[in-house]
Parts: sequence; C-alpha cells; structure tokens
Amino acid sequence: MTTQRLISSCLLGLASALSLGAGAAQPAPAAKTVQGSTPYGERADAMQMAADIAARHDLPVEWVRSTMAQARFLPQVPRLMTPAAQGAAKNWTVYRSRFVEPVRIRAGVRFWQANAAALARAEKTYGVPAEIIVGIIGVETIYGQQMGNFRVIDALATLSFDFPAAHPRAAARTEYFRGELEQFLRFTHRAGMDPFSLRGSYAGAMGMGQFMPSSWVKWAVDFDGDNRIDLFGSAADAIGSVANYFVAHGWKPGMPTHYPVVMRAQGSDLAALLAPDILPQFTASDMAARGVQLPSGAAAHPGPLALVKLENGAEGQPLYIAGTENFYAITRYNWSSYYALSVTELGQEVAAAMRR
Ligand SMILES: [Ca+2]
Repeated sequence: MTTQRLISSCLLGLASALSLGAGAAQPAPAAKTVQGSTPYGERADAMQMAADIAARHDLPVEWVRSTMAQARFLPQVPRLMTPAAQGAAKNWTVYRSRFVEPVRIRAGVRFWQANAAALARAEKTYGVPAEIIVGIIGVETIYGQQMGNFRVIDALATLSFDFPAAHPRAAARTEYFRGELEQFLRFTHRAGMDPFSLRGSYAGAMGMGQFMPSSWVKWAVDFDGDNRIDLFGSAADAIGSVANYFVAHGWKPGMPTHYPVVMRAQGSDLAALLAPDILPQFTASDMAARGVQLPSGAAAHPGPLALVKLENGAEGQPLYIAGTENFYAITRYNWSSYYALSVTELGQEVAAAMRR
C-alpha cells in the first residue's frame, strides 16, 4: 500500500532546506562520516537490529545479518522523502487529471476483462465492489505496469538507518520503517522468497496494490488457490488482498463512498463541519441544519458523514462532498481525500467504459 504518498504528504510545506542532505548544515565536515559510506554490515545499529529481529522471530541470525549486510544505501531515497515541490497548493482538478485519464481507463478495462471472475468473486466474498478494487490497483500501479524498481531491502534499510534527520518526525518514521524491515525479513524467510529479488517503491511498497510488508503479513491473501501469495504476478491475489484490506479497515458492503452536496454552509457552521476533517461524525440532518444539502437518497443514510473539502488551487472554487464511512475506509489505504476520490472516480470511469 501506498505509504509513499502518505509520507510525502506529511512533508507539505516543509522548507526546501531539507533537500540539502544530512550533512549540509554542518560546518567543517572533515572527519564526519558521509551518509551511506559505511556498509550496513559494518554498522553497529544495523547489526544489533539484525540480532534483535532474529531473536524475536526465531530466524537464523547469520541469515538476517548477511541479508542486512547486503542491503545497499540508496542516496535518492532520503531525497524522495523530502520533496520540496510538495509545497504547492492542493488542487483537486490537477490531482484527478493524473489518475483519471484515458490511458489508465483503457488499462483498467483490459484489467477488468482479464480478471472479471476474480473481481466478481472478491465482490461476493468481501463485499467490496469490483470498481473500487479496479480504482485502487489503477491509481497505485496502472494495473501492475509501475510497481517500483527499488530493491525493497535497499529502500527499507536506507529508511531504517539513514532517514533524513531534518524531518520533523524522523524518530517516528525511523521506527516505522524498522518495523517494516523486520516484517519484510520475517515474511520473505518464512515464505522462502529471495529478499533481494523483490522490488517496489522507494518506501518499500510492493506489488500491484503496493502493500507495505506489514500489510502483506496481515492482509494479503492467496486468492487464486495456488497456496502462495504473489502480489506481483497474480492479479487474483492482488484483487483478493485489496478487498481483504478494506474489510479489515471497516468497509461496509452496499454503502456508497460519498454524496454530492449543495453548499450553503458558512461561518461557524462551515468551521464546525470541517473540524473533524475526513472522520465521519454528522448525520444527514446535522448537515442540512448547517446548510449542506444532500441528495434526497442520502436522507436515509444509515451512518455518519464527513464534509470533505477538496481545494482547487489558490484561485479555483473548492469541491465539497459528503464522505461516508466507506470514503474514510479508502483513506486507510492512503491518508488523503484526494487519493480516495481519485480511486472512486477512476473505478467509475472504468466501469462506464466497460458498459460502452
Ligand atoms: Ca496465489
């Protein structure tokens, strides 16, 4: 899954100073170790962690040590964690155009046609509509065309031991990636997979649905019945795993993701409605009382709703929608309302193209 955008979104507004590199602010770097110059096999922190991982999961310590020792520092990965360009104003129209576009829609139609049986079975088994699964795999990797070219072991080792120190949440992020590295070593060993053969995003997300290692361990499923989980080569496994992820994150079968709204809310009403952000906390009648008109079908909506605001740059009018608990569930895949609406709209467009 797409922790990479989650991570970069944490960096919104950060000064471009972060991209100068870890040693840039330090005077007299003469005797200072250059980041990445010491192999992980010679670093005490990495080798201590290898011993800890081996002990915690009953793995052969020599295997863990030698695997981590063969991981390579990737200088571009810390840079990708601090993209200066992310400071630009949020713009739904621009964001949408990157994902809901003809090439991806045509690829989605081919993917749906090739995997219709697995998508229908996932819908029946998990209650997650085919078009949502198609939307996710399309936004993540254009249906497996762009799954990432970094060796996962290299990306995770770099983020675990050389996370940019200038990042405001460097300690928490380092802990997170060390946990992912631990899960990666654990599951590749258990599954008899070669840890050096797996490639993914610069954050270590893998396969058609871009699952992080901990997500692979917890939620990936064998959905084609060959007794192994392959999120790279088996579209059925990727489809079942995405659906299972949604079930684990509160997907409610039969519930729409969102409703269009007519906005009249202003002032303190608008501020109150936006305060919980994407967390659904209002009934349809709460919203109506504060000036947000929902379609007639939404009056009987059974759960809470969130007023979701999507900016259209500094100049454009923002878009408002009423997000349901299922909209929120999509944001558990990637913590962004722009992401969630793109997934939904790409899925709808592919479904519409299938009917033509
Ligand atoms: Ca399988």
